Amino acid sequence: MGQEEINNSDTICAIATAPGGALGIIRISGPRAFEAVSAICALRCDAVGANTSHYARIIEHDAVMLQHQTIIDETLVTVFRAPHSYTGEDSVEISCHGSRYILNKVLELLVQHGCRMANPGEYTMRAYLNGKLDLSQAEAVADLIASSNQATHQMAMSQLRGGISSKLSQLREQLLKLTSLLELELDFSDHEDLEFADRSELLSLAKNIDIHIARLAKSFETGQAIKQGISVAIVGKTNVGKSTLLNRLLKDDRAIVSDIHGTTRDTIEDTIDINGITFRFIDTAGIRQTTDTIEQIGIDRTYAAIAKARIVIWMVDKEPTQEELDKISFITENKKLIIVRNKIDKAGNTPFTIVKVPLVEISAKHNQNIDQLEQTIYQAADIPTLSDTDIVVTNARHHDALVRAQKHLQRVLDGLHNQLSGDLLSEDLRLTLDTLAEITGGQITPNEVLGNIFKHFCVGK
Ligand SMILES: Nc1nc2c(ncn2[C@@H]2O[C@H](COP(=O)(O)OP(=O)(O)OP(=O)(O)O)[C@@H](O)[C@H]2O)c(=O)[nH]1
Ligand SMILES: [Mg+2]
Repeated sequence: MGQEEINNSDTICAIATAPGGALGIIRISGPRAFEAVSAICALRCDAVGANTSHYARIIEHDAVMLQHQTIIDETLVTVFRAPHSYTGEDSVEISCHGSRYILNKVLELLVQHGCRMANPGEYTMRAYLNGKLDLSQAEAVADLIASSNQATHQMAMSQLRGGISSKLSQLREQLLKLTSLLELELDFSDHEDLEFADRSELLSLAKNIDIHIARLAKSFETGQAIKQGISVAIVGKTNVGKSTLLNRLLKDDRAIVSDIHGTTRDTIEDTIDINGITFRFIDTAGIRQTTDTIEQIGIDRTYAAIAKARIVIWMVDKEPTQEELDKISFITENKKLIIVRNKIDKAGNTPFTIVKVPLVEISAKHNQNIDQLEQTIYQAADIPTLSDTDIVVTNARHHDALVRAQKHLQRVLDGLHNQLSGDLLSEDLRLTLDTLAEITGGQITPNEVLGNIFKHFCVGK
């Protein structure tokens, strides 16, 4: 959606439902919504009560012989009157039968009667522009539609209900208090003894705000992990049963399993949910010395997968070699490591101890202790249990604004430490406020920025 294409005086229409269902909903919004719908069915939208539903036949009139008409569908038409609609404008929703032909025909008729096809996210953008939602809530709508498990749903719902907005308005109040205290200090600047008392109060107030912004910014890590799925690389030497484990976790024959060493050549990824959180498992090529060029490329990819993963499962079988065990230490610091000893159904058992790393003994092939492994993986992810009131930042734009706000606030803190005068600090305070306001949209008006945010939505929302 480019800058010039945003025209809010148009009446827009789109299919709001995914194809293939028994019903299909068409949404119409804008100043001529009632007129356009009334032109294609016998319902006088402007004469019916607000927020009421009505049975109506959609009718196409022959362009030449007007008395010739074709019934396109029998539908339910719901009329929403401004400002009590999703967009804040006059809006209509037509529930048709879910046929592609019917839906496209109805759209075609609406366009003939003055509507235009909506751009992605245009309804939600209008809702924002009409003050029905702030920008972070509008963005939560897209997240809500995309949510695929309990955790992503909960985060989107909390944001939609204004979680981050109310947290930010608390911070805003604190920043305004700081600003007014600074002004007060300026007014009394000739009383030298007063200044020091005020400064310590100012400093503790600023520090407190900083802690809260930092906490929000930090929550983005969790937010990202939950939104994108937590990556778990399954690595180890060849033939230990990595692909068997992947298949077991996915409950699907996703990867080829064989007793030939070096079966897996490329990384294979898929996701499962554990306790409502998505984990992305990556099966990798077994690590061994090889002269095979293709296999070596696969092994290089294994190292790349380790580097990207948050959790690494290092798999050994019943008889791990010392060399294998020594390799464990090369896995870098920031990784959560889990050692999995596979094939416990087989005889033989080389004892080994590994300090401070969870060890889970399983049989991937015979489905032993897989639940226990899943719970160990879940614990390793270290996801804080989210309550309804927890605010988790999931949006990169919000995170970016928080980080920039923190930098401005840091300058305020430095200035307070260095006894800079209030007028020098107030500019950075104002920047902190403005930057935080970007998140809910207070400072954003350019169409370009809005277009960029809403273009990732689906059409019809
Ligand atoms: N007895 C027993 N055999 C297993 C178990 N898990 C896997 N295997 C067997 O071990 C062999 C290797 O399994 P894969 O899953 O292909 O091993 P991999 O680690 O992916 O091997 P590469 O892809 O070559 O690195 C197969 O014959 C599996 O059937 C287990 O728990 N017990
Ligand atoms: Mg394999």
